[in-house]
Amino acid sequence: MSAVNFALGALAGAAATAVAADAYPSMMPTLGLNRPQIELKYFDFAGAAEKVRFTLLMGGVSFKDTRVSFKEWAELKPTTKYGQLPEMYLNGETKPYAQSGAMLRFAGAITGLVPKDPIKALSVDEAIGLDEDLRREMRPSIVISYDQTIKPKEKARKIKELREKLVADQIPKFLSHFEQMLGNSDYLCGSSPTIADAQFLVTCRWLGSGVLDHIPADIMSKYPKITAFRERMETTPEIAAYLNKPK
Ligand SMILES: N[C@@H](CCC(=O)N[C@@H](CS)C(=O)NCC(=O)O)C(=O)O
Repeated sequence: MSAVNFALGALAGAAATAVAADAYPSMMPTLGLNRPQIELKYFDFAGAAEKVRFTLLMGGVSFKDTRVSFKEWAELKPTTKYGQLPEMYLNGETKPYAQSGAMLRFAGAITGLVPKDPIKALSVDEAIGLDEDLRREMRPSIVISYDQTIKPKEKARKIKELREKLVADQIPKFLSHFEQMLGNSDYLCGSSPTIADAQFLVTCRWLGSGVLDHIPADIMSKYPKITAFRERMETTPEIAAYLNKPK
């Protein structure tokens, strides 16, 4: 097991077993779906699964939030579909579904958090793409922190250099785009939440967590709309209950 495989997913996040209210939108029957039983299997941190968890929580869909320890992972890895998590299981079947982006869209479809209107859905995917671009910019400074071939002093210097550049250039560039996208709306794509908000909330919590050296925890404070957005999302009853659940 390589530490770098966790690097991009090792984001700040609450660990909790979430059981949301059992309220599916009316579109479920039109999709030909009975209420699926969902198990989402991932590590005990936010990482790639948190956007899916947030979406299911916001949509009031119950799911089994299985957390795998690093100790368990060595044994579990060879049994997984692609050697990675998250995996999703539906209706107690043994067949797993992989790829968090696919799970996000599935969760969005069953909760109504992906707009049915293709043009509105286009905007949602645009926001998701922008979030992914921001994360791509962060990647080199995360990956290097797990590189065992670089001497600690040189590594620390390189990480500082990369992160200071991110704080000066790329992060403000992307946050300004998101600030503008929010405009006078409560959410990234209008007056109601979507999967893009679930995904961007994870990024806001990560960047503002203070866990990344040289990225100040108050990096969002210059962006009042993003700050208000984060507050709005985190105080949504289902999300608040999840985030505040004692470990
Ligand atoms: N594209 C995949 C990436 C999944 C992924 O990178 N999973 C990492 C954790 S975030 C993992 O399972 N690492 C453990 C390993 O590779 O051994 C997704 O979005 O689901």
